[in-house]
Amino acid sequence: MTTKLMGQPVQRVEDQRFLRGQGRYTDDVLTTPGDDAVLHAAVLRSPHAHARIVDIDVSEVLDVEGVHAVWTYEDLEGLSPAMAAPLPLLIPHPALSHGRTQYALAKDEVNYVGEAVALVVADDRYVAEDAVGLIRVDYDILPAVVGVEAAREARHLVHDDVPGNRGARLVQEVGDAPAAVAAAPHRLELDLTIERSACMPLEGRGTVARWDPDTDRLQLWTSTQSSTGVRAAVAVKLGLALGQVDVITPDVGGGFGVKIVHPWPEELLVPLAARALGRPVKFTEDRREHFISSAHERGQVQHVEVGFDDEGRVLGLDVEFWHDHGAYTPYGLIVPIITSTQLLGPYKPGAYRVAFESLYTNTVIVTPYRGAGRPQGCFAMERTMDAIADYLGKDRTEVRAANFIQPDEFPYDHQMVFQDGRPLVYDSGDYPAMLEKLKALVGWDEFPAFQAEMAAEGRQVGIGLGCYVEGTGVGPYEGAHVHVETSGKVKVAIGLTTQGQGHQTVFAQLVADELGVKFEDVEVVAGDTRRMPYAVGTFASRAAVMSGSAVHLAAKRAKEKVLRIAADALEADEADLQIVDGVVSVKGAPPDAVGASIDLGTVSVLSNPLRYAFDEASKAATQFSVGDPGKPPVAEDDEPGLEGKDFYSPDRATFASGMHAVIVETDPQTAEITILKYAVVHDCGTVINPMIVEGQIHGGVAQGIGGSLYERMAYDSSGQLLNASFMDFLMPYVTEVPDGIAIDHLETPSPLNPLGIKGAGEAGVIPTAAAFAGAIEDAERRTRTEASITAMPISPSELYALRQTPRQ
Ligand code: MCN
Repeated sequence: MTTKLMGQPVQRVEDQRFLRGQGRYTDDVLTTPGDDAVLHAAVLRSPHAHARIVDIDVSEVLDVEGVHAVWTYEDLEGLSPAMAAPLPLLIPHPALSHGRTQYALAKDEVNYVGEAVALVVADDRYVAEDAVGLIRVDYDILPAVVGVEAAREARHLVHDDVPGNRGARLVQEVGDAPAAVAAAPHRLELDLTIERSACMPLEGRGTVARWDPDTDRLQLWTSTQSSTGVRAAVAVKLGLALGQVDVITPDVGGGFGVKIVHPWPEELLVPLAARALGRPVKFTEDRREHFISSAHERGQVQHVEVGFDDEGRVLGLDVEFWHDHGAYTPYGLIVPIITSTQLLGPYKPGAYRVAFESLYTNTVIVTPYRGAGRPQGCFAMERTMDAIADYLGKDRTEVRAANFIQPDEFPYDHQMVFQDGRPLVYDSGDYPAMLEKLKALVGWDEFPAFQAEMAAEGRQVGIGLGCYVEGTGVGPYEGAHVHVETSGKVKVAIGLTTQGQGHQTVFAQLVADELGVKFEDVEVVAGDTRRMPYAVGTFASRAAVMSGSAVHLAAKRAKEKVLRIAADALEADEADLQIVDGVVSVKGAPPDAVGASIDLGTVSVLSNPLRYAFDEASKAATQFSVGDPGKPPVAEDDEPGLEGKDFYSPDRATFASGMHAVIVETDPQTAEITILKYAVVHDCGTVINPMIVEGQIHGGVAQGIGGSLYERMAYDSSGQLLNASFMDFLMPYVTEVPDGIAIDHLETPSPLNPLGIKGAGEAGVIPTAAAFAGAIEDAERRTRTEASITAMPISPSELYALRQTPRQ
């Protein structure tokens, strides 16, 4: 008997393959040597953060044996006119008064170290790299603008025509926050900084293209979070119809935001080269390139003014922040808009004003990185809550609870516009219950006794927490196609791509439940435009909500058709049928009753008027058609084939939430920071697979630990990235992540989608820095009226230096 798989910790079907080294990534595509073997591309990148290109001399390269092409910007127009224009600006916004995107190859200036300047295509990567070294570029070096402060000072400009280096300024207001702050019984101000970091998937970017001159079609394999997005960009830029481009996304070794469709210059240059040269072409990014020529995020400086009453209730919250978006704005204002609309978390201040400036610097561009603007906003809000509590001498959880939106206030309308342009309305949640669960899970009330006990032994321990709300499952749509094959197995195609989230498992769970088939009989294919040409992509924790709903609806359609055909075949009423383990039967009939059941494979055979039978004796396939020639073998109005297809498009986003607490120990001598306990309570609505959700939270917390204690982009003042390798960029390994992250779930189903799901993929990373700052501060007993830890990440040496500063 099939049991419901929704909510079960079903083992991931993907893992056997991955663990045995059988994953097939973009670089594994087209590896066979031969006459038409794949050519390899290498890119010449700018060594300067800011310079004018005076001259490029490629003459030496052309003589190198094995080189097939060398291109600079000047060559692009001749290869495809649209390539002469800058790359697309993906999410324009009216406030983005000075949006700029880069060219696939730099036109007459470079604006960050790593910007693509020329492309070489050669027999192999070695020859291509050597040839890149022979290109001579004459640069006129200009002063570089690095960091928010330099951008605001604007002594130098990144783009001559962008005054003040300011790409945008946006103010959103609910009520009169400055007046509410001024009139409040108590006021505090905080300055808070989060440094730049980056996604760092283990597989970098990669693209392979093959042009078929017989059919005029392009086949592109690329490591992306949106195969349909890449297809659209490539079609436009190469002057092709959408239908001429197939994008296939093989296994993707992590994305975390950096592989959301840009498109990357290489994703255009590689297919362009494949078409021009009539040979397949491949580009695989190396780690140094990933550091200097993909994307970063997080860099933000924030100023908070808050007014509150004796209970700690926020009467006015006035926030101003400065976002470092790097040299170009391919994603418009998406990251700072997310900060500004998600900063409020589970709270309802009396009045709220948020203003931000998005600034140009001569550094790598920004793409949304897991959490996307929310860790910064959460840091601002949660540090503010801590500061209020300390000022009033109250428990840090008490002040938060005093500000929560209450369970009976949903749907809660913040009277603001969300990042997707829709109203910012929270659909469901229960923040007081969540806080109680967290306190129990981490042992909040018992902690003071433990802290005193430790102090008696000369040890410093501290506890901190962070709360957040996250808009997930944004539209506009996602689709699914469910096909019951004549074998009885079910093939499911979803349009978005998968980077390790376990989609093949969770969507198979949903189909097995809805269609009544065995889990192992369902196979899910993702990210192949040949199978599902219309889709959006995997980002913003949207797959479970969007594709999950679409898969559920498509399976429902397939099931309806199964029942129509089976009812006809069994001469029974549809309402009397059930599907269990892939067999349709009349409810209540004895299992062996003749004519009372039919398996899904046979139903699939019946769904197609044109059938073949295999004759064992003659070993031949015979075509035959069953039934009355005038009557379709499937029900009236039905198309042949046993398929269900549907799209899901929600009214607005659904709001997941979570609360984290961490206990740390800081060494009195060395200032080393050790994690003693990490606890998470999480609400992603109805959970499809708790094991996968917990895995997602673990991964997010690991990245959050990186952003709290280790990772930063160390630029010098000339715009050189000094730590562009894993030797110097400290990513937490398994040794830095605590073993048993304690997790508890709270399920407040979303009323906005059929299964009540909310997203979970970014949850772990959002409140981590806020929780660590509070915990370290508590361990150091530096609690005071204004938060003493104001910048993240914090290293032992920075904590040591902080100890030397006088307490207020
Ligand atoms: N899930 C569930 N029940 C829910 C919600 C989610 O079982 N109520 C499951 C989903 O079915 C899915 C996983 O949890 O298998 C994450 O779901 P979701 O929140 O919908 O997020 P997405 O699948 O859209 O993944 C995107 C999200 C983002 S935005 C980043 S960044 C990120 C992340 O996922 N990048 C990742 N997790 C990652 N995990 C890996 N291994 N690699 C990445 O690059």
